[in-house]
Amino acid sequence: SAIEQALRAALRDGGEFAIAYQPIIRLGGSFVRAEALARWVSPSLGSVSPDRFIPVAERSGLMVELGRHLLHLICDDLATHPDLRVSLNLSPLQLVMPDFLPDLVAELAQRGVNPARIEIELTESVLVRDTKLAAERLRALREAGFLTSLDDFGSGYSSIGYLGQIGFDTLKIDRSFVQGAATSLKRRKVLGAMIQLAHGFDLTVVAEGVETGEDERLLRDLGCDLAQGYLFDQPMPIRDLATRWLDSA
Ligand code: G
Ligand code: G
Ligand code: MN
Ligand code: NA
Repeated sequence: SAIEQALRAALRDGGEFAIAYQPIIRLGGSFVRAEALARWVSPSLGSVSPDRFIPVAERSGLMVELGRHLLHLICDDLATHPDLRVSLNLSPLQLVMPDFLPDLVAELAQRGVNPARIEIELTESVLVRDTKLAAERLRALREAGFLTSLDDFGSGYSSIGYLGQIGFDTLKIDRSFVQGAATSLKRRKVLGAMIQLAHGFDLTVVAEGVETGEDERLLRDLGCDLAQGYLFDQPMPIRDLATRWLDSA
């Protein structure tokens, strides 16, 4: 495909990729960390969403290389901003690579970045393919000092069993469960139940897609811990994140 060809070319030099950071805040409190989101502006295709190019990279054998490049960019930002903490999206194809964890640990050590500043976000799809291997890799990540989170909870297979079997630190509730909850009693009850379920498993809860003050108030009332969404800020370049959200600007 055109995307695959352009992606292949872009990976030769890497300069077309960037990271955008969106703040995750404590409800009623301050900045906690930022989600790192991949951005690609191709000279031939223009701006391409990660929703499009990540699946292409996964299908065409380019994901591991792309992921490595994105991780380098994030490590650069962590090394230059000591008060930055990030949450980054990992493809299941990266997680299962035997070299992934040792390579990352070595790069962070070399650059003086503590793994505790990084949370690794995985979606449920990673658990469906090979639950045992994924569970092992997740355990190794936590033993190395990283935080782990289950992303987009509720949007996919959402097996509650995984929450008990696999130790995550954080659960990110998909925005489809947040939106509409302020105006629908039924949705509000479901959202509240999801937050309680997560707390039952000792997980920190992040609500995604928080867009209004009513959403925020409701989430606070329901006991949600953290929130992310356009109400607080959009994904942005590191220099904007630093001036707006970090102390070390
Ligand atoms: O902001 P947004 O359009 O960036 O993100 C769209 C989707 O792409 C999200 O589901 C997000 O999880 C995914 N995504 C963004 N950046 C990355 C990345 O670096 N790696 C992976 N695997 N997924 C990403
Ligand atoms: O990894 P994940 O699928 O959670 O990626 C987050 C996605 O949600 C990104 O595409 C990001 O740009 C998008 N996003 C972040 N905040 C909001 C919001 O308040 N509303 C909506 N509709 N999307 C958001
Ligand atoms: Mn995410
Ligand atoms: Na998500």
